[in-house]
Amino acid sequence: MIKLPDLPYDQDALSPHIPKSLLEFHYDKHHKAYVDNLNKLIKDTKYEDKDLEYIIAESSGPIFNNAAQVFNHAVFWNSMTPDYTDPEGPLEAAINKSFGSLDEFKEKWKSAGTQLFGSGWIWLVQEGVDLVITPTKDAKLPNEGMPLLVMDVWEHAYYPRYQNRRPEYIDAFLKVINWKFAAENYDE
Ligand code: MN3
Repeated sequence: MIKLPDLPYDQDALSPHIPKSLLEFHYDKHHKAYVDNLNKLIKDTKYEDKDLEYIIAESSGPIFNNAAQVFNHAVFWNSMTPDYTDPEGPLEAAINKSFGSLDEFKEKWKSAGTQLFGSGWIWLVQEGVDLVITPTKDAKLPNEGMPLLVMDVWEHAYYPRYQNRRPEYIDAFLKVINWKFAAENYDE
């Protein structure tokens, strides 16, 4: 039985960038639906008592899609914070080395998010000493490296608030991006 993880903040905590109406809908409806679907799909299968990481690694098709979406959304909630602060220390140095500056990172992130066609995710990934921006389609996770944070660019992530203006949603995400979470995942 896979559980819906708690949101790490109140549903209105990211307002006005990610308003409560958007977060509520995204978490209570979409994320919960992936959890419910997954539990139905794994009932009476070899995955029933396994943890999410195992299911993602070993499954395919609808079970993989729902399991990966459960995982990706949990990372996504943690990739945002009501208490934005710029990256510091080793993570800041890695951003400057890999992207030139924080502003250049933001431009590249926005460009990657805008250019991803259809539904998917934009990941900040550590590959060795480098940071890279990796887009993935649908429910997929990056094939290599350590994900530091992720942004949901499925239409359901922004349409109710931003309609077709995905770049505006990405600007909003960048105002609440959780660099402390990324730093926790970053291996110096
Ligand atoms: Mn979503």
